[in-house]
Amino acid sequence: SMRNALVIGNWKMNGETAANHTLVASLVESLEVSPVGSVEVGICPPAVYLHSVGLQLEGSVVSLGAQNLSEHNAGAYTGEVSAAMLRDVGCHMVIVGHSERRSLYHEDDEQVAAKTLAALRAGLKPVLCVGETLAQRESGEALDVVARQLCAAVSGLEADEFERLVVAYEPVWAIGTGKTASPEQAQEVHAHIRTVLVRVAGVAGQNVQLLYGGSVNADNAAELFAKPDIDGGLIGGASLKANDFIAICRAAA
Ligand code: G2H
Repeated sequence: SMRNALVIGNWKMNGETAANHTLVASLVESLEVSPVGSVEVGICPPAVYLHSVGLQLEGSVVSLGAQNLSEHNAGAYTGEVSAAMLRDVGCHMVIVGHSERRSLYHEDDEQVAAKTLAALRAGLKPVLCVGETLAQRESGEALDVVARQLCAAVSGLEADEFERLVVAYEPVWAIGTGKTASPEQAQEVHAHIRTVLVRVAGVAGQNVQLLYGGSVNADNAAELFAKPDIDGGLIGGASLKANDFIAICRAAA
């Protein structure tokens, strides 16, 4: 396809200075010694480590991303980080609407939409996360839930903004549980996401990179990435182990 593969590590709330340095050094060195061609690779450390990890990534093929951002531009929002600040410390992308943000921090579709817009308008690539719960899957609502989350976040976008959008399908029941969606289950939802994107954005919808997330590891990555609408992965636990994450990047090549 016209879409490059994309593999993003979501470190979640893990890491400390020395371990980050070792992990990033291994990743950068491996990709330098044996490049992955057109596969795009990114890592999303906790906000406090963005600056130091970003310095370490300079001159490498790995790009820097954040895990969250504020929907506001600036001002009295204690504890929050703006899109412009993320750009300022070298981020190219930002995860938006991860299910942990939605469930633990009560982010709703409206806030996720505002964050998506804030990211785009600051020049960041939003990695918009969508996904159904186990109960929603079991009651046959998975495709509708995902389409609703997606439309809520993208219906206000300008045509050219779809060029920088990334969507990650993360079924909530597969996150950190060791239970991966089968490649067929994931592809079914990805195909639906593709259809919705093309309906909303026309041809630009064909070029949006669609990532699968949820217990991707070095053993199951290749068969997921082989599916036509699975352009790569959003990797949690396995992104904290250099060898596993590198193997997943290679599985996307
Ligand atoms: C899903 C994923 C990364 P994990 O949240 O966003 O994490 O690979 O640990 O399931």
